[in-house]
Amino acid sequence: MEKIRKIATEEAFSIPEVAEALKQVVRGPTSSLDRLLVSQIYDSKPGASGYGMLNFLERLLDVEDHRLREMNELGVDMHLLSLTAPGVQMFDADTATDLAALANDRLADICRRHPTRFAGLASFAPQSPRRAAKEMQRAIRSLKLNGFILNSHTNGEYLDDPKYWPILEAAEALDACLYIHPRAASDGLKGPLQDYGMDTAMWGFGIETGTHCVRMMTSGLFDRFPKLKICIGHMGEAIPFWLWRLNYMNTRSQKMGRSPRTQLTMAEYFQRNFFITTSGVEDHLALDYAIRKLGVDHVLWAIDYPYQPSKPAVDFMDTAPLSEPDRAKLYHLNAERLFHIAPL
Ligand code: 1WB
Ligand code: MN
Repeated sequence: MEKIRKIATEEAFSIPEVAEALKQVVRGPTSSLDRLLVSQIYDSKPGASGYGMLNFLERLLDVEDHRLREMNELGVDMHLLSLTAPGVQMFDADTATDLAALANDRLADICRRHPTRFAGLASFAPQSPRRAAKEMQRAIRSLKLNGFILNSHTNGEYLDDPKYWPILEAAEALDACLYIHPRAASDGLKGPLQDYGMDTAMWGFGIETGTHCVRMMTSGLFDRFPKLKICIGHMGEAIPFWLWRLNYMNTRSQKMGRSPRTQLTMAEYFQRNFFITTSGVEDHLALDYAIRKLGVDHVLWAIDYPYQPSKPAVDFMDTAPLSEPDRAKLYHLNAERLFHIAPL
């Protein structure tokens, strides 16, 4: 079998300055549900239980050493890197703006050193939408990064809020995809998600991010930004499975005057404006469903490094019951097109 290029599209990294700022922010006063995991990842004592046990921080801060060796061992050609959740979204606007620019500079350096091994999604500070739009332009035009990362809500607010239109305008005008990655649920949503470890990847992340996307679709935002491209991980944060009911009930709700009128249906927006990745969902049945629901051009492969192990993610895609042309779409062709990654 000919070797197939493998581009993993939701791969996390960090830089020491952001790691330090996260440690400080969770030592201070914050009601954010992210505090639980952030303090365990960035501020845990040796021997403590919880996320500290998994040594994520060490692997987030490493790109060119252990990570690259593991990529070589497994035949993973490229990581599309993004500053890990919650990104800069827990910081004040000035700190967030500065740290996003710093992270983008470092990311661009890595991509320049290894142009076939790393590509990158740029960060920006939604706390200051106009400065964010400027940084987004710099990230694409000067730094040649490949798209954007946003970690769901910012201070409890979502992208349907018109204050964020400069960000959406910039993404659309630059033809750069915006990856909406999870973080813990906003204060308004967090209530019953705080117990039993439900705050993170087990459940809360998907509820938060799925809700974010449904707000965007039902608000009618995609009539204003019809060419905006959104990517979400985790096999679509459960939206593909909900899509029929979302579509049916939104149509009814529009007729009742409870939802804004939209030019297209929710299913049409999801199938037109959204792309999903397989990050952290290694289930062939879910993959088959997602492909049939969205079309094979809208599904991309991801590992979710370092939060998920790489080998099972590769095995999952190698053994997926797909035609070889479709496997190539998931493994690299869709990523090359969506994120403007040069074909080999
Ligand atoms: C986990 C996953 C934790 C992600 C994270 O903390 C992030 C987890 C920032 O596996 O619990 C992620 O990026 O998918
Ligand atoms: Mn992730």
